[in-house]
Amino acid sequence: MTTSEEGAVPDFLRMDDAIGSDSANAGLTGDWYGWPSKEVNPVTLLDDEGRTVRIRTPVMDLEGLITPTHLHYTVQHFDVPPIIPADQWTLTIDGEVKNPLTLSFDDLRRFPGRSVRTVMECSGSDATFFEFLKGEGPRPSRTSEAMILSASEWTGVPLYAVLQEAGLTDKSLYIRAEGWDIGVPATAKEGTEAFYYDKGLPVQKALHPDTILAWAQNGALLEHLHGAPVRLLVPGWSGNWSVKWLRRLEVTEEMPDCWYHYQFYYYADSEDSPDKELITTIGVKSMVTSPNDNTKVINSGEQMIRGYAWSGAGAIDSVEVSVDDGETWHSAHIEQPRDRFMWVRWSYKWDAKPGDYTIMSRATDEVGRVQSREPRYNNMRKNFSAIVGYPVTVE
Ligand SMILES: Nc1nc2c(c(=O)[nH]1)N[C@H]1C(S)=C(S)[C@@H](COP(=O)(O)O)O[C@H]1N2
Ligand SMILES: [Mo]
Repeated sequence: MTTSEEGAVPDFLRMDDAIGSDSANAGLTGDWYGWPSKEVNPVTLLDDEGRTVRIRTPVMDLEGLITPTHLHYTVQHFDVPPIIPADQWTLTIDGEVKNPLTLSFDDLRRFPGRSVRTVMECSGSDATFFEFLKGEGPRPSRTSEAMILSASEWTGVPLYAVLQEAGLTDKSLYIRAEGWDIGVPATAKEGTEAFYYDKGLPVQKALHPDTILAWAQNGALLEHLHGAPVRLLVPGWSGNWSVKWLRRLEVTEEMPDCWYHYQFYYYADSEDSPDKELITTIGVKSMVTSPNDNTKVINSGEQMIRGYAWSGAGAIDSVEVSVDDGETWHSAHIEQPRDRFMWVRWSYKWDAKPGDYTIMSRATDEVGRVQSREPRYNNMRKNFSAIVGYPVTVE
């Protein structure tokens, strides 16, 4: 029996009638429930040649902890660089090291491996909530504005193992990681010369065993848009530290002057502030995924409120839920497993009575940071992690 033949599929198993075209599952395709073509489709942007270069993640439509690779968001500042086949790729490790190295893909894979499950969040995630909470913008919808927030299992080798091979000295304080993509940022001052995307990682974070050079994501070799053949992965820190399409690790004594340090990913009141602070660790954050902006009205009775919580600084200790706009809080159940850098799923069973409610969640991490209602405002609108309420009506 072939599934494509008309009539071979019993009516009750057909998808067509069951799925409305404007539902959250509008991207589902195929004749059978459970058939591999069943898909949630991401929001994508194409380049001039029709290739997908940006992917946004439909977080509200997903289940479980791992974002399927084709739905994992992508961000890069310059044009996507040409593909470098793994067997032509090399990584140079030089600068303040005892033995400069050039490693091939095969060389790298001879180091002891490591897999790390981590949430990855772009600094620009949820930025429109800054204006909304100031009363200066419309209420953003986390449903229609698919997110730059995802989670994956990454496999590679700890960066420290490679640095150890190159031999660090007491002057090895920063690791400048450089990618293969080159350009001039759109907001750079006149006369800025093209440069390879780079970030200067402090050695303490570089030596953390979960900071890895990754060649695989979710069980498969890296895809080009995620930085193939090898990328840096810096769990717990804002996505921009995880340099894709890695070509060089330059070890330095001074903090390198990378353009994306103090001209883009920083906290300050203004661009000429004398006290700019580099953005590193992501906040403590949670959000409600169900109900969400697709569900304005829900039925009375027992309802599950669900969501995710994560923190760049430590595991999540607790999540609380409020249905009365933050007046009273109830502790939510946190699902296992609780991986250090991964988000956790949480749920709260609510006995919903008719009325109007504002539902929100609040996370606390193991280092005692509590998610706040007041965002940390900054002129680049980076790293939004505040509490956001969802209005719902119970009938
Ligand atoms: N080489 C390179 N690496 C990069 C970037 C870039 O522009 N070039 N963007 C960074 C930013 S801002 C983010 S949020 C993450 C996104 O990684 P992903 O596309 O695999 O999700 O990559 C980071 N690594
Ligand atoms: Mo980012």
